[in-house]
Amino acid sequence: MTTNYKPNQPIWCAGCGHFGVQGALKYALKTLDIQPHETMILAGIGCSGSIQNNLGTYGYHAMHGRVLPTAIGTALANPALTVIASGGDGDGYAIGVGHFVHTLKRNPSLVYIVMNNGTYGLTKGQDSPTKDAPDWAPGEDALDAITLGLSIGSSTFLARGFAGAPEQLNELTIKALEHARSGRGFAFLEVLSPCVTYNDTYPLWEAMVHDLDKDADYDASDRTLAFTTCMKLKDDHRIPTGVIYQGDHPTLEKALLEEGARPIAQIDSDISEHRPKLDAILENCRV
Ligand SMILES: Cc1ncc(C[n+]2csc(CCOP(=O)(O)OP(=O)(O)O)c2C)c(N)n1
Ligand code: SF4
Ligand SMILES: [Mg+2]
Repeated sequence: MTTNYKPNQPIWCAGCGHFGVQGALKYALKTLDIQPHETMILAGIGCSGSIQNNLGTYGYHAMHGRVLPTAIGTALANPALTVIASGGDGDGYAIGVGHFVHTLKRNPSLVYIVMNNGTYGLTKGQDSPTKDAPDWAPGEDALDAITLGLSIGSSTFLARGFAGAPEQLNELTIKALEHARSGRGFAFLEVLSPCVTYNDTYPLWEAMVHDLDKDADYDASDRTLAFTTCMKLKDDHRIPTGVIYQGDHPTLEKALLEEGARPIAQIDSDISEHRPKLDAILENCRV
């Protein structure tokens, strides 16, 4: 089978960071030779969510903020699939933040890519949880998903990329896919992905990013070091990028799926016994 990740026509504004995220994802899937029929991309609601429409893999558009529970169900039902959840900072850190925290706790083997632009792009530029000091609440601190992830002891992969640094983003996307596909657990990749129309942070973030991948003294397996480094950089008004933490912890699928048992997707289901009831329901729905 040939690999075909040819996109439909994206509907994003010219210059939107989400193009960079999609480019890196396509690059990583091709580099690792993961075929479209082996891949499921799920997305939340937002400009970011349309990434799922643009790639020729299996896809699912979840309700706003609900992409992670659906992705976990997919990964448990068919562990042979490469499951990639995606969405915006509004989707993942506002309405969906509870699912995010519990997914970090449970450590299922799937990738989650959050496109952080500090705004709700699709609904025309309201402040998101990552907007520092919004106009209506100047004292409010921005949510930092990486340090939030570090505070949860069962998190296993926390990374941040920048749409303005495509080579690093390609590598981080590959590493996230490898982490989840090797059964090590939840690979969380936040991408600083500016919204050029409502919150153009390209120049600001270009000046603020600090690439930890290039720091020979940094050890991404040391959670305490990761924490102190992130906090120090925050005090200096810098944003850490790179693989910020990678470690090991038992996964959700190990806890839930019986050793050697066939996953749901491989079990032949016989619904003939239920057929009359199903037909009756469908008959009721006919007008
Ligand atoms: C339950 C529900 N509440 C609110 C909305 C309205 N809504 C649609 S997209 C969105 C936020 C989009 O922001 P984000 O997730 O950051 O994605 P972006 O457009 O910035 O990529 C909101 C609040 C919705 N669709 N469903
Ligand atoms: S409104 Fe912003 S987030 Fe949405 S497509 Fe345009 S630049 Fe991208
Ligand atoms: Mg957003």
